Amino acid sequence: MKRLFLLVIVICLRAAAGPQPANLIANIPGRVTLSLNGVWRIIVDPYETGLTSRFYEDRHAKDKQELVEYNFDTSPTIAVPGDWNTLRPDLFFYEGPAWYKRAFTYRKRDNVRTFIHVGAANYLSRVWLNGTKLGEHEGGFTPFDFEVTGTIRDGDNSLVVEVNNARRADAVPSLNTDWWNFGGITRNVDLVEVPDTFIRDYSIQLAKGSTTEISGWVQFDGQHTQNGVTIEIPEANIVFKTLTSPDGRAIIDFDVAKLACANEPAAKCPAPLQLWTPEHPKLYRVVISGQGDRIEEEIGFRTVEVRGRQILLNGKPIFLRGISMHEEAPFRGGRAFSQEDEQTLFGWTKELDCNFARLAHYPHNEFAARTADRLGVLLWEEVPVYWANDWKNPKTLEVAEEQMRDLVSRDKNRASVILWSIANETPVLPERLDFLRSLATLTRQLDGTRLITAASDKTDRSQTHLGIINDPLGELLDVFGLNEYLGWYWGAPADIPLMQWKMTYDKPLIISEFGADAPFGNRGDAAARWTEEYQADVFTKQIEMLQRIPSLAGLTPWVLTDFHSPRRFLPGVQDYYNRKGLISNRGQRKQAFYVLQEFYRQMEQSSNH
Ligand code: GCB
Repeated sequence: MKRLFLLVIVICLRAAAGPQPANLIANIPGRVTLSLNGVWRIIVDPYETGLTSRFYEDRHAKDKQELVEYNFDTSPTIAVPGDWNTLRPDLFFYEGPAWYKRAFTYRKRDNVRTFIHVGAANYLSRVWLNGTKLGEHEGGFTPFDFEVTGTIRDGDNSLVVEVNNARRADAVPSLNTDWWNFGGITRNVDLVEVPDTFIRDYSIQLAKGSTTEISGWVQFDGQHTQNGVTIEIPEANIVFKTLTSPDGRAIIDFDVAKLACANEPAAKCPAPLQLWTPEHPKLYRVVISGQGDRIEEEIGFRTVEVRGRQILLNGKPIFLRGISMHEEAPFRGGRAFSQEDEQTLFGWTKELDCNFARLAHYPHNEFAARTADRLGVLLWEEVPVYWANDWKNPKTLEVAEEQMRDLVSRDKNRASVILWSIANETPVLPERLDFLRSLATLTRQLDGTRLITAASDKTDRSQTHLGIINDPLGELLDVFGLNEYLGWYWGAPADIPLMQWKMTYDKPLIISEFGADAPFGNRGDAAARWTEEYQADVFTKQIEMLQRIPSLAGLTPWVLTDFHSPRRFLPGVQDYYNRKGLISNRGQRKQAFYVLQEFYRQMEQSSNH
């Protein structure tokens, strides 16, 4: 009885403490890192022999007698980051485990702690260093790290990672998706060095609804954690000092206008913060220091909120001129992972005159949000709760929550990110609503400053040319996303101008998808499916019709570029590509690209007048 009582108290205390932040090291690009990218060894292991044969020991036969039936050193090589489906034509369809190994030398130094940080590996990873298991990570699109201060050797080291992209009904995403299940270590791998006591994480942004009050926290990790911390924003004349509590946490809360002018005569007082906008994506250099550690960041400051059916950026209504994007590399194909990839992808969104992008359907690499911060593109970020899921399975919910936690943790300081999306096209079931309610609640607790959305494809279409947007999912959201494919998956293009919409929620609406497939160069009659003309016609008619919806706050048509999909078979037309891109997989702009570009240019001009 006493034990039970104690247990209840512990659980209550935990609940009162709120959701735990992810335990990731923040801002890897701002740290001392040693890249482990490059040439790794790979053993493809379809029968899952590696675990029982202990591949993680990276053994070699001691003599001619000993039987060891694997050898990393003579196995094929593979590039990290990268996906095996693109890098190895024989693994194009492969789904299952593969073992990666990288040897490296390391010089240990006093008072330095070392972590291994993996940007992402799809889907399930198990990691060993020098034969010692560091841990496991589930989720193909979020970062993870392990401390290796005690395990890493001064000299030669062997890092072994088993990556398994086998699909599972209880995973997130589940068995069926309209994108390629690219496997492998798909993002950067780094050794990260930090001082004994270091800044593990921080959150610095404008307080909800305020354009002058900065709030957040800094979390130290280490032994002597009760001490001073300083936040500096030199360009804004800000120096804010505070103390950490014994658990190494400091609360940040100051008014920029007051602090910047505290020691200045009024005449010398600098202008207040220049707010981040898509037109002027101002980033400030922010320095966080204390306990012998120091981190520099580029951070933008803006507010976002909903007023009735409008989305407000810095207090002013904004129309989101967006596009949906997958994380597929321009030209070479496969997973995008680099700064250069993102520069190209976001370069195209700018060329379309977008101020917004939907990063579908999973967390993209961390350069995406950093690039969007610099170029002035607002973002919708999403976790891969997609189509059918194992709604009643608590483990599945946990995995979805973990991915949201890791995503929010990674991108919480990015001004570009305004929306967290909890799902895409999920079926109307009570158990789905329970699942998504938990996910929405957690997301709000993790980040009360941004908006929650999801994309639904469920509407009541029982009346001709009237669509009623009434998916109960809407109750959970700040902004409703509707995937609407009139003219492609239902109805004909001629129906589009006749269509009317009603929404039961008094909330902003984003049309998060519409589109049509057309391989680049397939020219012909606008009445014929698969032609560029048909696609352009759908875009022209959709744009015209959607503008009549009073609650329309933005668009993210489907999709920026053609992308690989295992469900698209038509030879000579699809060839395992979803062809709804406005740009082909080789970078060629289709007719519909120019239709959307023209509309967005006009919208921008009219919003400037
Ligand atoms: C959708 C899905 C998206 C698909 C797209 C299509 O509704 O959300 O993942 O790729 O339609 O092309 O069918």
